[in-house]
Amino acid sequence: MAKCYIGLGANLQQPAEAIASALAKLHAHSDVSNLQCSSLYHSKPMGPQDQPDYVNAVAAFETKLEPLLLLDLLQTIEQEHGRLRERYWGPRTLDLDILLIDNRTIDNERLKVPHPGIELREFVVIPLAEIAPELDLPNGKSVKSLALSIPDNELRILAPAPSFT
Ligand code: PH2
Ligand code: MG
Ligand code: MG
Repeated sequence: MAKCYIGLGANLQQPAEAIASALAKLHAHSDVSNLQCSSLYHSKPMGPQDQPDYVNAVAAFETKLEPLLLLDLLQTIEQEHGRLRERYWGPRTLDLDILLIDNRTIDNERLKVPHPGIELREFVVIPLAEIAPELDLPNGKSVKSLALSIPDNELRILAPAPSFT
């Protein structure tokens, strides 16, 4: 079993609903257990500014899926939400990014773990610190210290953490 952290983001149509629906699909999946999620956050777009604000969250779960099969699963869920890849860092109906898989480092064409953007993104670091305050990244940095030093970009809580029972 591997413990995985994923980032969820959406900024088109009904973003909070897209995230809730992605979480429900993960929860229902037979290879996903002990799903937890942070609060849902409202965030300013990183990258092109001519796009709507985002809803972001970070979720954690355990899985026996190998990393590329997990990536396939997440991409399938993105597709089920009508995911289109229009432009780099542009608007999306649903984005599911693998952030961490145990303490592993993976670097291949399809997948880089840890996600290279983790430390720079308030909308990842703060929700990650909410659900995993004691976690260290594979490079040794603590999530807590990253959360204290990340520049403020007006991230705010939109809705409480969804619970799964
Ligand atoms: N995702 C992007 C580009 N910009 N901005 C915010 N606030 N949240 C995101 O999830 C996000 C973004 C590309 O994946
Ligand atoms: Mg992304
Ligand atoms: Mg992505």
